Amino acid sequence: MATHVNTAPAGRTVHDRFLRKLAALLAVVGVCGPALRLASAAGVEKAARKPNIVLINADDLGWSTLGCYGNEKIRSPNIDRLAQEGVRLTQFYVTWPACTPSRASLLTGRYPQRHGLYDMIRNDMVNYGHRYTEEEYAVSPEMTLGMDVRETTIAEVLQAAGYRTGVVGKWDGGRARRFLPLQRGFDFFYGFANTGIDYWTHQRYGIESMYRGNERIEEEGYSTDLFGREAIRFVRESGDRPFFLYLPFNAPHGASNLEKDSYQAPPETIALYSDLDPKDKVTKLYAMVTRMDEQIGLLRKQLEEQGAADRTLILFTSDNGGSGNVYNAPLRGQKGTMFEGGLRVPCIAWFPGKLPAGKVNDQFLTTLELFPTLANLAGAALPKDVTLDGFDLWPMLAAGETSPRTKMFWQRRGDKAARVGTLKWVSSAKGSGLFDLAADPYEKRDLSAERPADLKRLEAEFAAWQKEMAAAEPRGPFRDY
Ligand SMILES: [Ca+2]
Repeated sequence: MATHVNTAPAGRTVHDRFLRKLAALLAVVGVCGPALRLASAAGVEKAARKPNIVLINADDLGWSTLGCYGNEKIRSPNIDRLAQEGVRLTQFYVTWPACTPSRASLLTGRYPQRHGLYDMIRNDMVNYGHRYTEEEYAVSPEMTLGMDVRETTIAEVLQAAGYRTGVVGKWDGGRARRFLPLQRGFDFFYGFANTGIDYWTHQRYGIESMYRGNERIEEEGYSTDLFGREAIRFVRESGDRPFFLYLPFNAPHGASNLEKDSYQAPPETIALYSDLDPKDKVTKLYAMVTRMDEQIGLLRKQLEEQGAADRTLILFTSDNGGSGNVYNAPLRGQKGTMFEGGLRVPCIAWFPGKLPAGKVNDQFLTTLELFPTLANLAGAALPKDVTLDGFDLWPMLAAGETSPRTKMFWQRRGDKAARVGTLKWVSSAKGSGLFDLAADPYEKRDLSAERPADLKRLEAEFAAWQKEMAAAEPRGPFRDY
């Protein structure tokens, strides 16, 4: 009998059915042979062991920031190594150009307009330097709103399939107790629930923000290191049980404090960049990424030491583009915009023996695909009566099949965008136009005047999508349901 589960989704269902039948047969045989039953049951358990899943989500990590995406100045050896030994995607998109809605799509497999979190859970007054009192903070949207409790998270699906589930880092799904991870399908939570903290104090504009489980805690340390430590703890404590670790680092997002310079990295990591200006914020951001990269290296080491590396999928991505075009160039735009720099992010999939090594995959794919992919990989049933907006992308990664995705739509307040095939339409306060990404990946040449029929077609596609979203069951917290 094979000692590894065939994780290709097409083969897995049949394989699982075979194992169940075999287990049933062995149980009958075992009535007259206890020793045989014990030995065989152990064999079945080993063969049926489900793959572990580690989903790492960096924060505001732009398209061109990592070494494996062409940046020659940054040090990201551990992430680069995952790419060298796995699949690196080049046309992978998020659903929204900033944190909260994008992250909720990762967890639900649904467009923001469908899951209801289609804007940030925060009060923008902090952007104007307003310092909240504890009383004001307690009633601000950040404290009281969250992802609709009727949504089904991927953690709930995996938990029901026997997985131990943990989230370490930036939850960003609501801070009230009913929205916290332990109430949303996770067995383990260490991190913060709002959308950003100070890396050293773990406060958000002066308010303590770190949690363990449902309780707020205070402790010393650089948050990226703490998240690495807790990720390793979760993996170690999972032992032989299959686990799902969602690891949303807050790096390299700027710190949420009232300091002028919000890029916080440990001095010894900044010192690694001896050829760059240590005071430059780009240098500091690189150091923040390097520190995260080091923690990813330590996590990998832990997986290897406990013999779990060959049955673990590591997915690495980012929730939106970098905060400044320098982190996304040559793509146009940045975080918050509808151009590629806001929406197209790095994505690496690593699973030695199950996924090819050193592949670059140019397929049109999105974070909406991750929910069904992870559920299938775990042999978990998809939730009934839930409309998912993506599909299982495993055949694209494992066998290089053509992505069935031909369309994707985005809306952020008044800004709109659609990609249909290689055509991209943008209508936004920061620029508009029709672009052919195949010939013009950097969205420099507006074809609106030359190709009016295509413009009209994409506008109509967007309008149809918008209509579908408006007709979906209303979800909170922004719509009145
Ligand atoms: Ca972000």
